[in-house]
Amino acid sequence: MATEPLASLAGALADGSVRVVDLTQPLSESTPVLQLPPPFANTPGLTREDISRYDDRGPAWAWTTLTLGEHVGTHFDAPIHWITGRDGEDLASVPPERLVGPAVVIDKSAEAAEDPDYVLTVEELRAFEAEHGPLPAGGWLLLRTGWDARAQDEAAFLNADETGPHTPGFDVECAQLLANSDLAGVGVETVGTDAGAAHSFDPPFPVHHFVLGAGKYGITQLANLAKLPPTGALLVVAPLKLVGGTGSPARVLALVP
Ligand code: 23J
Ligand code: MN
Repeated sequence: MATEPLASLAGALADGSVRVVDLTQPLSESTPVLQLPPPFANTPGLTREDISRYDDRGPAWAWTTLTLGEHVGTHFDAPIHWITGRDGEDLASVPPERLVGPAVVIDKSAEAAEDPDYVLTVEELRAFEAEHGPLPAGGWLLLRTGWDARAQDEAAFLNADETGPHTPGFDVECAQLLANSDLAGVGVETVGTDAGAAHSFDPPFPVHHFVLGAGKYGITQLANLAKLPPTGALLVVAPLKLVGGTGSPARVLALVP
């Protein structure tokens, strides 16, 4: 057995030449949640209730009961989240190998600052590949938009007006290209993998439609993408192994040289 690669990784972690970057937003009662328009049902955010707190219900221990939707905060979308992926994997069926892989980061924060409805196009993705190489097989495309800076302010993060939410994402053709790629999945800084205006796209919510329909995954509400290089990071994504789960809050870590 070749132990050398992991020994050198352990050494690199110890001497700081490889760093662990936490791409996870803090999860709390104030974490922003998606707001769908009527007539659709919405997800609850996080609430908690003490079971005991070093008191007569449990003198030496504190613990709580969580109430939260599966799709709250930095979270993972499983294929069965969407009707196009309904015969695909639930969370418990996701092979662990699919949760560790290379990440590429495409930075469109300037474009999204200029236009909150900015969507990545196939042409822009091809330009990124021409510069940085093909999308990594079994890996992740992470879209940096600067939206993580808004993640503690629900109004700014959701950025909705009378015409609906305005947040960046991918256009329909780009969503199709990602679905047909060898990626494991797609990650974003916004509340969902689809753009805010994607309810009006054809098909609606094309990233969910095509990417989950192709058996791939989504991750949302990522932080710290600015700390990653365009290529070369290794992503570790850890959602719950929830039987029948459509999604789950996840810890998302990147190993960065
Ligand atoms: C349900 C309906 C639409 C969307 C979503 C969920 C999400 O963004 C999600 O968290 O998967 S856009
Ligand atoms: Mn989701």
